[in-house]
Amino acid sequence: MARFSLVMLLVISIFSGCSSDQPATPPPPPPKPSVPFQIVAPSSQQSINWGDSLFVELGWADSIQVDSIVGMWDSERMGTFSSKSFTISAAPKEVGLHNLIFQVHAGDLKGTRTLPVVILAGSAPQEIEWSFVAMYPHEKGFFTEGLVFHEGALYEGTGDWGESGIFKTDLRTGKIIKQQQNQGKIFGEGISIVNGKLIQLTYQAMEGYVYDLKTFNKLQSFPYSKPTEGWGMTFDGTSLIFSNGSNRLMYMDTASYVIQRELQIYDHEAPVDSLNELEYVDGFIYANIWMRNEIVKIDAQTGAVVGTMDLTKLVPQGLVNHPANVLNGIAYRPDNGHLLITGKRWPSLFEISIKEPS
Ligand SMILES: [Ca+2]
Repeated sequence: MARFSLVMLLVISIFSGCSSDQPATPPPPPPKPSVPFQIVAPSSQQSINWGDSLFVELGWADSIQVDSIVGMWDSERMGTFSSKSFTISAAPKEVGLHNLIFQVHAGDLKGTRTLPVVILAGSAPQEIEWSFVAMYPHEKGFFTEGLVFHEGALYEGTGDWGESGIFKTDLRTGKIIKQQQNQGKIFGEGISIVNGKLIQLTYQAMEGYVYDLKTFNKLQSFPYSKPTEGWGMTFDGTSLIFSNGSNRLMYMDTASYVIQRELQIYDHEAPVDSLNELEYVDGFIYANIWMRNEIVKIDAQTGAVVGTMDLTKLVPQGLVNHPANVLNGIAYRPDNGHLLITGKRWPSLFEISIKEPS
């Protein structure tokens, strides 16, 4: 027992000796005092139209000698200011919810304040005039979710449970040339064609599929890189762009299928929600608004809605105000510049010509 006690004593003394030899962890340095100030104007969540002048007023104690003020939209520097009040141009690269950030420098001290503001489109969308060109038969069983015209053929992605698939059809006759049905509990959504492959989104399965365009054989599945539904899709020549029923468009890499950024869509008054089937044409994205006979034209650089088209005249008889079988399907014909338009379970598909505002 005496020996055990001696051993224990040695062990304790060794450990206590070790701990006493350890350099003490230095206490954290006191936080560097920051410059106290507040943003008096604008107010939080204030909405302003893109390009308008925005009055800014900052407040700080008279005893503080401020050297400079740096203003930023999110991480992008907008300019340097020297007084408590000034005006800036509400012109970040894109419309939508942004962080307006000011850094106040006084000596070697700095203070930072962040204010969320909403940048709306700079002007109201223009009414886009269009004219009827032709009507073609459309398989009325197709619950249209994706529509693409590629090298003379029409490609369509269909949805609804148990009825989803991808189809290649003859535009003039509506006849199915090739098809691939989705297996299991899959609700198909938007489609795009990229480099000999057809990509198909799913509504809630959180995955997409890649098919060989010629054979329709499935080449791979990919998981969505963030939790979201999939709705409409298009391809701008660089990225896949898809909607999810909100006012945001996801930009997805064509090799990794990783979602790399989001574009917020606003008109001059509010966010534009329920974006559905999409079609990219020359710097603009045409988007069906779910449950409305309206297609909006979005500036793909800024996210601003610049035009709107009322297509009520195309809605087939019997489907006016239908709760499900709504307008949804836009495909661009690069050979003549026309748009092909259809809807869910519509018996017809229409070719229209749009008149660009002068
Ligand atoms: Ca389309």
